[in-house]
Amino acid sequence: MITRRDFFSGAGLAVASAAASKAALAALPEIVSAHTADMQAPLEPPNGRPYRPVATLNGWTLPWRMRAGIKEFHLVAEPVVREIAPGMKAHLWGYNGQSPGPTIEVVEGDRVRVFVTNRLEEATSIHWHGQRLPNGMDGVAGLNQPPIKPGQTFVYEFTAQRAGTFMYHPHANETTQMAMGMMGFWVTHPSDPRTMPVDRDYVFLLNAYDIAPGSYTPNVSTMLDFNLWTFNSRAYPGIVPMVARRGDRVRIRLGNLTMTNHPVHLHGHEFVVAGTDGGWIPAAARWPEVTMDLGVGQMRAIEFTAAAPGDWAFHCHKSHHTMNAMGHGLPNTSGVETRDLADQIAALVPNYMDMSGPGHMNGMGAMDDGDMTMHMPLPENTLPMMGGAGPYGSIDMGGMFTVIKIREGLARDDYRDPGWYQAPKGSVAYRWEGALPPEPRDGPA
Ligand SMILES: [Cu+2]
Repeated sequence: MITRRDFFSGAGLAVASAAASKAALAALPEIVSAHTADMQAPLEPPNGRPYRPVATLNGWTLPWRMRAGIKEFHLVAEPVVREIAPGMKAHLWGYNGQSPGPTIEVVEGDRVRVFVTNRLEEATSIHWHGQRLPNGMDGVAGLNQPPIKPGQTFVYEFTAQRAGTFMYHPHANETTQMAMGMMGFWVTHPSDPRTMPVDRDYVFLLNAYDIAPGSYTPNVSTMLDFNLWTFNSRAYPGIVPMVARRGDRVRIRLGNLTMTNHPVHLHGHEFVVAGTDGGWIPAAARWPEVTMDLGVGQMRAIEFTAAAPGDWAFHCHKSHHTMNAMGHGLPNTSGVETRDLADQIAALVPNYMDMSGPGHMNGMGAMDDGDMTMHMPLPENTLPMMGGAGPYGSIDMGGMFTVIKIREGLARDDYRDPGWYQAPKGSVAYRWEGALPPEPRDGPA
């Protein structure tokens, strides 16, 4: 993780050198790019009206410049290399060096001007999902504006009228462009920073890719059977934990730009659904959940009090969405004696490993020895189906999974990974040492 000092010293970011004519660039805000998937510290607003900034999971907030009272941002649509998790990189399209693009944060009532430069080899546009704005600023290419052709820069300008949770994405060839990773988060903070304060405000998008093992570019014609289910274009164990001090009020804002719904589940705590794409929900109308289904194209803000110290799982509850690069449509060989078949396949396929049957490693978690190193070789540029290293062994999870780490006494702005939870003695599930129950019967069931 990068500290705020590093953030402002530019450790994670790079400002494009003004190799091009200074005069030509004079009217445009400088281009700020990120060259890492590490999470950057929340960006305290250096000017404009005050607010408590959000923390973008494995992401960052785009700096702006104030010009005659208008907040000016510069987004660059371009090819990027995104590390999905250590061991795998994807060739995606994104904004300002990464996918997703940087989070944009403004304040209710702000006049906002966004310059969008297209460095792709095809036309694009940006739609500002959920915003109240003039029709000509809504970004549907062909309907509201001409497409932004390669090399062109367009200007969007509107007033952020409503506080809330938003996202941006192309509305030109969007099936391809969103499958390639073009999307970003937008937060409009309330004009009064005392409104609904929280201690930690995390934001991220849910996205999905179909990248065959050994390749780098997503298959953009895939409709449902994706093999990488990601939070902000990162798959577990590449997703940073969400850290909170015990007693903190925590908000998590999520947007779903995949092709299916995601029932997002928090362990050990109840949360309330506090906001939707349409705005904040009045306190009396918020409802409690431990799993919230996030539909396609929807955004939700959930809130809870970090009451219990520990390492609490937070994940999509579709079990295939907490797996990396897996095949589907396979027969179930659990309980089948496959040794003879395995020998025949091994004669044809070098390094083939049978994963079922007695005498073999059972379960896919056994494929990972706990440090991302497989017992069998992986193809180039892919991830094990599951397998983060945990304090008690391999964690049989991948994809849309991360950990909320709640600790006593953290500093207010400390987002660093505190390591694994040290459970008090006597508070962890333990092995029974007494007499075991009788075997139910001899032989296989
Ligand atoms: Cu899911």
